[in-house]
Amino acid sequence: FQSQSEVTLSPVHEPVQSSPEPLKTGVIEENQPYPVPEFTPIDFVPLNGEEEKSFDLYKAARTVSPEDVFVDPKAQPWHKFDVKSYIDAGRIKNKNDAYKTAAFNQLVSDDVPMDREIPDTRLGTCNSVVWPREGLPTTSVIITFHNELRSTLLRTIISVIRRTPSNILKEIVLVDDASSDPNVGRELIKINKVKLILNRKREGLIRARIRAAMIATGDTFTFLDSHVEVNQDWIQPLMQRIKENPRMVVAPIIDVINKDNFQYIGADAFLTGGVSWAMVFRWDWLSRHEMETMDHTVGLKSPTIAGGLFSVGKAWFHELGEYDDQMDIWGGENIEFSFRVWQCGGEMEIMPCSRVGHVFRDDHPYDFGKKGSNHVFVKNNNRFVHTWMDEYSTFYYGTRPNARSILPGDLSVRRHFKEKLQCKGFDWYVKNVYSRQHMPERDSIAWGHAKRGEHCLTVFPLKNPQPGIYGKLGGGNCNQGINNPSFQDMDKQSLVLKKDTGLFQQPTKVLHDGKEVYENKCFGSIDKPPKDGSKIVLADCVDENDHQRWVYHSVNLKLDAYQDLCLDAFQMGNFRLKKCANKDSQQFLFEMLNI
Ligand code: LR7
Ligand code: MN
Repeated sequence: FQSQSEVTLSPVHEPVQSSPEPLKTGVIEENQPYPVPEFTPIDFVPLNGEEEKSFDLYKAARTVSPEDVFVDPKAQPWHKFDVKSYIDAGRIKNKNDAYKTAAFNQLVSDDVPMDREIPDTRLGTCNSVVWPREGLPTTSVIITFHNELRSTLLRTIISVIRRTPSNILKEIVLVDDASSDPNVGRELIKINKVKLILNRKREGLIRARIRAAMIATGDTFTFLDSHVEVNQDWIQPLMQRIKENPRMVVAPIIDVINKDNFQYIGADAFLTGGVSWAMVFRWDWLSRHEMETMDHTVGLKSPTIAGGLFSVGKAWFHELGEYDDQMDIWGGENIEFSFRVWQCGGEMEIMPCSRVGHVFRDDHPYDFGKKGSNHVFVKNNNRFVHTWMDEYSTFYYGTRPNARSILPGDLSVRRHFKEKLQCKGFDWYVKNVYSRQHMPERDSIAWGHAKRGEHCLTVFPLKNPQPGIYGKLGGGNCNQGINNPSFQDMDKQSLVLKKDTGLFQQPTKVLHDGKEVYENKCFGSIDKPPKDGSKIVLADCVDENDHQRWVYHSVNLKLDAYQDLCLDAFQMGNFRLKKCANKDSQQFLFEMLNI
């Protein structure tokens, strides 16, 4: 037990809270002393009180007391684990509580076998390739959880043990993030290779993962959510890619486990990770050409990752500074990590031959603290927007004007890593990594889609086409605006209002010498001069443009030279100029404002 003291990196900063049933001290495996994490504090000279506090938090988040780590020297192979007692201890009596703990169907989950077979969802030549089991890096699978169902958690662990070659699977590090029943995690150390860190106080998944990384010993770390099932040969493509390039961060394709009936469904393979200007993760479709030429056995460059399921080299993860320990509970760390990896000299790929199913749900079944979930997401996002996005933060705040009211807090530790690794700027990232992203125009007042009630301003074709006129303006169901992955093809709703010229425009596909190109066309009154009742059409922009020059007055769109005429949602597919009045049909809200 002498080795215990070496585990504590520095004094534990937080008092250990007493729980009603005090848990025993962690057990150290005989013959295998508890590993001392390779932790070198960053070279950091605090300048003021805030920075000093940040550095203390940085250290505290990376300090794991041996009292909080549990392993069982008498652990057994998984098939000796008493599954029935483990699951029965958590069964619900009342059917109405099926979704209460986890927001997915516990009644079904508890009866789905822990070692069930799932369909092999890989495409292309993935299942005819012989994936080598030797000569690959080892991995520590890291799973953090807060009030996870016993059955989904155990199925995750058993699927990992069954479908990962044992020479690659170094260990499974669980982090119980202060779940209300500590036995859910505690009982699992009876299974070989499972270690448990107990968070005595809720840290959120981001700090929970940092803690796991401090004690994990594999050559690589593989993070998983606590409700997944890994598929056939899932780990080899990931490990092989990291072996080829130690700065590569790799993710599987994330299949879907239905939250109601637990069916396992293959997900689309033709997607890469993206992000909206609101900094919400999204999937972007590949182009038709990319789909047709795709080789599933090769990594697919991905600007971002979903966050829950990925592998990264241990050394690279530490060199990068793990995660931002001042991000709470949930959200944003995946986008932050993606920007950091790319901007600081790494790469990210999805390996389509690696498949892992995840139970998707609609809500978070857990608590976000007194300020609520929105405050937590926005603060987490603001932290990385300020660290990584440079002047592109305008686009974020344009989409999320309210985000300005929440301060990101001290960022000195994160900026330290940015300097130390000599990371590139966001401009480089958007041009070289995420060229698929749509760029709002900078010299504009407003852009994106414009909403009128439930509907969005939309261009419709004319019944009788006229030369130089490309459509009329009306209202239609909203697509996702700027955040739509295939924005270029669905541009019937993407609008720009120019700052100086007052032109209200849309990029429109036109034929030029037989080639399709985008040109800005202008909205204006069909009548010259405009009058009450004039139709609004999309036409070539002209110099004599009294009928095309607009101003945006609070929520009204008016013609600059005719201040008593306002755009009016006259009929659904047929907007007109009408006398300005304080009514709903004249109020338009843009997706982004340049404020
Ligand atoms: O306080 C908490 N402590 C935790 O340990 C809250 C959550 N958690 C655990 C939780 O038990 C789960 O295992 O953290 C994991 C993720 O939380 P979920 O499953 O409630 O959320 P999610 O599936 O929406 O999470 C996605 O986004 C998160 C943003 O912070 C993380 O990056 C998750 O890892 C990520 N999950 C995936 O990417 C899975 C695929 C989803 C897609 C696309
Ligand atoms: Mn999840």
